[in-house]
Amino acid sequence: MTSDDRITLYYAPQTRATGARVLLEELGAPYDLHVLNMKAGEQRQPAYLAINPLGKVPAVRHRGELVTEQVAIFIYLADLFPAAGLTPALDDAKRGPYLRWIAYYGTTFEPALMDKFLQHTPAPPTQSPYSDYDTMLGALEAQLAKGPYILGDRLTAADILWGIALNWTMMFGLVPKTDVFTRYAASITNRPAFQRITALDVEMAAQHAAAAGT
Ligand SMILES: N[C@@H](CCC(=O)N[C@@H](CS)C(=O)NCC(=O)O)C(=O)O
Repeated sequence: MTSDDRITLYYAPQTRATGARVLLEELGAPYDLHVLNMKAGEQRQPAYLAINPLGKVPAVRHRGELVTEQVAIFIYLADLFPAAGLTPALDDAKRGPYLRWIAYYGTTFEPALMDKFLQHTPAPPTQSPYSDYDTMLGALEAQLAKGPYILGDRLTAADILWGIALNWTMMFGLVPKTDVFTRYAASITNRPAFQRITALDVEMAAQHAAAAGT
């Protein structure tokens, strides 16, 4: 194995990068962390902007290439380790719905969430990428209600993405704590990988705060 074959995850605790790390753990993938202290602003210093000009995590370097954007990272990593069983194969009928719900997260849920969080006046449904907030969330909830996972009986990387996202968005009061969302998020946050990384994140975040003097 050359050093290019190692997966490097650009990381900061308690961010969107946490989900990518949980996924790596669920996949049993070997990886190295490149940790950024966001409390000290390291993500916006030239060294990291040369890697990801947006100054955002997660980002993954593998085989000399960079992958950014959570949804791309989730698809990429789960496909790299098919034996872990977290991705439907290209010829699996569930591949389409799998991609649909992963893309829905990035192109539909997140824009809606940010409008809500920042109290922006939403665009009219015909111009907004997500129709309207309640319709967007209702479609997601209807899908999850079929359960136990987003594709039914089978756990996939899409559930790691959604379970963690719904956990923090419910915590911030952006998504209502309905039975469906609560049960679903718990099915991911009760898993050992999430528990392990969450505990490590608490320690790392405290170290970062101390180092940054915040
Ligand atoms: N479009 C990106 C968004 C990533 C993102 O917003 N990351 C936040 C952490 S949760 C970040 O790196 N913020 C640091 C900053 O902008 O200074 C993705 O989907 O991965």
